Amino acid sequence: MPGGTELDGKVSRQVESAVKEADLVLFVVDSTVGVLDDDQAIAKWLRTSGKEVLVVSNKVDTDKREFDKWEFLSLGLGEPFPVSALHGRKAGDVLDEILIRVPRREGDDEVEVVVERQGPNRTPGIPRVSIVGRPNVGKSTLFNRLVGQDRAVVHDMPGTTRDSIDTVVETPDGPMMFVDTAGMRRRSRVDESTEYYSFVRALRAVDESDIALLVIDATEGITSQDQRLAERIDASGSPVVVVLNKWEMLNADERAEIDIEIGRKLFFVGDAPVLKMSALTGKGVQKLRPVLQDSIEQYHRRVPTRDVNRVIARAQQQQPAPSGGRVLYALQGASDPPTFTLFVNKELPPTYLRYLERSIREGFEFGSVPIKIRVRKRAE
Ligand SMILES: Nc1nc2c(ncn2[C@@H]2O[C@H](COP(=O)(O)OP(=O)(O)OP(=O)(O)O)[C@@H](O)[C@H]2O)c(=O)[nH]1
Ligand SMILES: [Mg+2]
Repeated sequence: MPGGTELDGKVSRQVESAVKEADLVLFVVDSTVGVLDDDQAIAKWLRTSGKEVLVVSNKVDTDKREFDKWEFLSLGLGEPFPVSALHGRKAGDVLDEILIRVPRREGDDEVEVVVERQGPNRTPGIPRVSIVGRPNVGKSTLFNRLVGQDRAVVHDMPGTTRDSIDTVVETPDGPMMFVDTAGMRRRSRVDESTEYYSFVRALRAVDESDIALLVIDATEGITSQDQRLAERIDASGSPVVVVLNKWEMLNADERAEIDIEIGRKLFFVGDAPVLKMSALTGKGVQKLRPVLQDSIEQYHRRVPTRDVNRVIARAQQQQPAPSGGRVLYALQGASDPPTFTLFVNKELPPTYLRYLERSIREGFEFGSVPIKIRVRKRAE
């Protein structure tokens, strides 16, 4: 430990021995004063110690101060964790991170790591189902059906819904939040500013949702805008359920035609369920229930660490990572959505991570639920 006076010397020796015995070092810095010379000296010393270090930037009392943490990236010890020790702000997050980083020992297996995904507008533990699609396809009609009352305005005029509205519904499978969104059209056609903001909010609803119902007006077939929307939802990582609405309007030929179209035009959403229904009459809407139930169950699921490691080991045996990369240990750090942490000896290429993600998905039959993979590098 760098330092000058006698007291410094004593402190240093204590710190040195504490660090030597530690599995993880929390390096606390003061976000209100920024990086000091001493911080830099300590960081340099910590980097040579070979220990796992978590930089905790303290005194982050408000969201606004959150940016102050970035200055501490220059310490070369990874992304700092902002907290306010005084107010206990984000203390839980740091605890979660510690549990993930500290290696488990024999007999340690009962330690459960719970990291709850939280963000703006999120109610922890309640899955969000967003209803999205082009204008006038019947999103609000479906929303009203699902929540069991006429909460959203329905009108035969594109652009009726301007802002997202959400409602929590008690279902036999537990509480579920449904979000009705504004119809989305191609960006080039979005000229009015209110419409632009509706569009942005609808996209945000997708990003924050756990399942997206993509509603398509079957009487118009699958348009390029539907395709683009499907791509966008897919990119957000939300599992998609395709709803072919206004189905009661189609004759037999038209129905056969759209069945073919689906495979051709929406192939990239993979094996997303496709449901045909009439939100107006209610026919077929009940088919959503088991599909949603299934997604929700997967969403809450937690896989035992032993099993995760077995699946990862098998995947690595079948196809080892290139140039000596290896997953040393893996665990499911969080559910809602399932989040897996892989401890690796060196960086693994994205293609290999996707392979591992697929192995986990198939190994535990996660279906189309989004899985998050976090990677932590550590010495063997
Ligand atoms: N025939 C038929 N009409 C439907 C069906 N679902 C909705 N509609 C009608 O389609 C029109 C638009 O319905 P909305 O629910 O307002 O559509 P929306 O997708 O919310 O529209 P925006 O909010 O403008 O994006 C209304 O006239 C509905 O009655 C359906 O299953 N069959
Ligand atoms: Mg609407």
